[in-house]
Amino acid sequence: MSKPKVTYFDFPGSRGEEVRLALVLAGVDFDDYRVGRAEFARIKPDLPFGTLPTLEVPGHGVLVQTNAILRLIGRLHGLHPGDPWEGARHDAVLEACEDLRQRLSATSRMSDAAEKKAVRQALVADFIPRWAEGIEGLIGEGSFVGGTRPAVADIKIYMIQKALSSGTYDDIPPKILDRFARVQGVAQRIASHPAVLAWIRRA
Ligand SMILES: N[C@@H](CCC(=O)N[C@@H](CS)C(=O)NCC(=O)O)C(=O)O
Repeated sequence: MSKPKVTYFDFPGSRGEEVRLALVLAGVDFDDYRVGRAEFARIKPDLPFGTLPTLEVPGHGVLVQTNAILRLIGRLHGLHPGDPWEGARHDAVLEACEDLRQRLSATSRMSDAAEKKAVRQALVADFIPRWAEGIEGLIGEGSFVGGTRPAVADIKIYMIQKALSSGTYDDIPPKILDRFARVQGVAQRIASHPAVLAWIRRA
């Protein structure tokens, strides 16, 4: 193996796509390895936390935990601040996005339809607007979290915005983030970044 290998499901979203996009923005060629359910069941016992994505880097073994992977790629390629204080602001975005993702995925695992609806309605009424206000505060006045240049934190915002606006979650209005201009702005700038467009349009 001569290049980094990302292992994830064959799905253009969530944590695995964040790692792929970080490498895409970094301009790093990588092995985009996608597993189906049967293969995942086979490899799961050997994964450090039984989850994907993983990033395997020649000479460094298998790395796990999406935000740790994103920070590593970011630090190596100018997509995460070296300054500890700026880094902490970006880290807050990464962790807040995981907070929301975990809340959303927990609802997807609920088998009781009434409970699922009630929890999602509560997210819509309170958690998601608060989350978006917090993210807007962390973005500040710039085009991206870091001001003028994209960072892995912006990829994280983009991926959550994409998931929510796609209508994936019943009872969560796809327009829920529309009134948050900074979140929208960051998401649109990542979506229209030439490297991201080339990745999405690849053969
Ligand atoms: N904290 C972990 C969570 C990883 C995670 O839950 N990944 C999901 C896919 S996005 C997964 O592997 N799900 C299958 C399973 O848990 O069996 C991370 O950020 O990488």
